[in-house]
Amino acid sequence: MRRIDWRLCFIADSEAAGGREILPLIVDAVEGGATLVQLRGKKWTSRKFLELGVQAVRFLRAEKIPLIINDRLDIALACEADGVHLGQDDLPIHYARKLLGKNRMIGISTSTLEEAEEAEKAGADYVGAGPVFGTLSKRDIGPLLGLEGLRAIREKVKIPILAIGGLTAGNVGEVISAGADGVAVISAIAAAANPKKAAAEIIESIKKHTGRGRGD
Ligand code: TZP
Repeated sequence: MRRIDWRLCFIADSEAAGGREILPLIVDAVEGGATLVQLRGKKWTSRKFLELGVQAVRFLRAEKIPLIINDRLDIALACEADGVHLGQDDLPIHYARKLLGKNRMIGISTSTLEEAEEAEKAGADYVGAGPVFGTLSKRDIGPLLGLEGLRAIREKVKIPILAIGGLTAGNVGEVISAGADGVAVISAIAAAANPKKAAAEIIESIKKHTGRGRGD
């Protein structure tokens, strides 16, 4: 698998976009410095999701930015995305891997150390770990993972970790210092007055804690 820059994953989420078009948001996030994009649309029809996936792949491939599809392995395959992101109630990794093969990524949402270890053991390429902080972008969240929980996962898990939940330019440094390889962000970019500037501020903040920029 090619080398992935995990630092800033923009999750282009249908609901958080609040009526804004998804593709221009993705373009803004990437121009601002997002290094990875996940497309997430709990309410899109299959047709709509596929159309967006095809358009996003077309744009992101030219930018050399990987696209991950949330939950819908069929859409990921159909639009030839770079991977799929699965929750604890979605397809188990073993079956997802059978369908997806080894050349595409599988990411798993985890909210405990046990889930993260399990995901690694089952062959996940990365884990999303959170919610680190409070968030309004996901309903029915359990207890917060917090920085301590994130550190505990970092100590045991070797695959890349994307911290998620309530992350902004103001606090991404804390999760990078706690051992995350990158952050996954919805509202700090999607709901910002200027999404490109918001993404740029987040990546700047991350760079201060890692000392590198995209392509450096
Ligand atoms: N999983 C854990 S928290 C979360 C998801 C999908 C939502 C993150 O959204 P935000 O707006 O970046 O806090």
